[in-house]
Amino acid sequence: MHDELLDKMRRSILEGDPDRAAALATEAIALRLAPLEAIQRGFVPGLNEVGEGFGRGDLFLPDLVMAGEAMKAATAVLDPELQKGGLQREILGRVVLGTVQGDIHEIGKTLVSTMLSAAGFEVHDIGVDVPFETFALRARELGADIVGVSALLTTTMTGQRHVVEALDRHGLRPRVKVIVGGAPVTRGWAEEIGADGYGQDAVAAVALAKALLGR
Ligand code: B1M
Repeated sequence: MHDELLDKMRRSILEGDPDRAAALATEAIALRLAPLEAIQRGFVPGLNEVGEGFGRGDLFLPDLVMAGEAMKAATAVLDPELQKGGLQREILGRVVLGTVQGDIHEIGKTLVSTMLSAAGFEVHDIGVDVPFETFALRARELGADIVGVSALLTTTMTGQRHVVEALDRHGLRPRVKVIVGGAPVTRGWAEEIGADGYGQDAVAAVALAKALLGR
C-alpha cells in the first residue's frame, strides 16, 4: 500500500533533494507509516544506491553530499515520531555515543541515538570525528554505563580499538560496556578488539544495550 511512497522516498535521496525528502517524510507521518519503516525501506535504499554508484565511480562526492543532506532532512522530520512512546520515567542506563576520530558519517549514529533514547536510555551524543580519548573522558565525567562507537570507513574502524584501549587506560573497563557498529563493522571485529558487542542496526543496538545491562 505504501510501496509508491517508499519508492518516491528512495528517489528523493537519489536525486539529493532535501525539500522533497522532508515533504515525503511529512506525508508518511500523515499516512501513519511507521517512521522506522520509512527510514529503512524508503530512504536508506536510496542512500545505499548512491553509495554503490559512488563505489563504482558512476557518482561523485557532491552526489554523496546531497544524498546525505536529503537523508538528514528526512530524519529531522521523522526523529520526533521515533521518540514518541519513549517517554518512560525509568532510565535504563547512560550511554555516551559518537562517531570515531577521522570519520564524519553521522546519519546511522544519530539513528542509533534516537532509538536508544526512545527505548529509555539517557544518551549523550558527542558527535562525529571524536578523538579516542574523548570517549573515555566523557564516559568518566558522565558516569556512563555504555560507550557506543560508530565507524563507517574501513580506515576509521581501527579507531574503535583505540577507544577500547583508552577506556582501559582510564580504568573504566570492564564496568563500562563498549558497543561498536557501522557498515564495515562485524561481530568478529567487535570480538577481536575486545568490545562487548556489535549492533548490526539501530534496533539491534537497542537490544544489545538492554542485554548488556541485564534489562
Ligand atoms: Co561516505 N562513504 N564518505 N559519505 N558514505 C560510505 C560509507 C562508502 C561505503 C560509500 C562507497 O564508497 N560505496 C565509503 C566507505 C568505503 C569504505 O571505507 N569501505 C564512503 C567514503 C569512501 C567516503 C569518503 C572517504 C568520500 C571522499 O571524500 N572521497 C568521505 C569520508 C569523510 C570522512 O568521514 N572522513 C565520505 C563522506 C560522506 C558524506 C559526508 C558526503 C556523507 C555523510 C553525510 C552525513 O553523515 N552527514 C556520506 C554518505 C551519505 C555515505 C553513504 C552513501 C551512506 C551512509 C549512511 O548514512 N547510511 C555510505 C554508503 C552506504 O553506507 N551505503 C558511504 C545510512 C545509515 C542509516 O546507515 O550509517 O550504515 P549506517 O548506520 C546503520 C548501521 O551501520 C548501524 O545502525 C545504523 C542504522 O541502522 N550503525 C550502528 C551505525 N553506527 C552504529 C553504532 C552502533 C550500532 C549500530 O553502536 C554504537
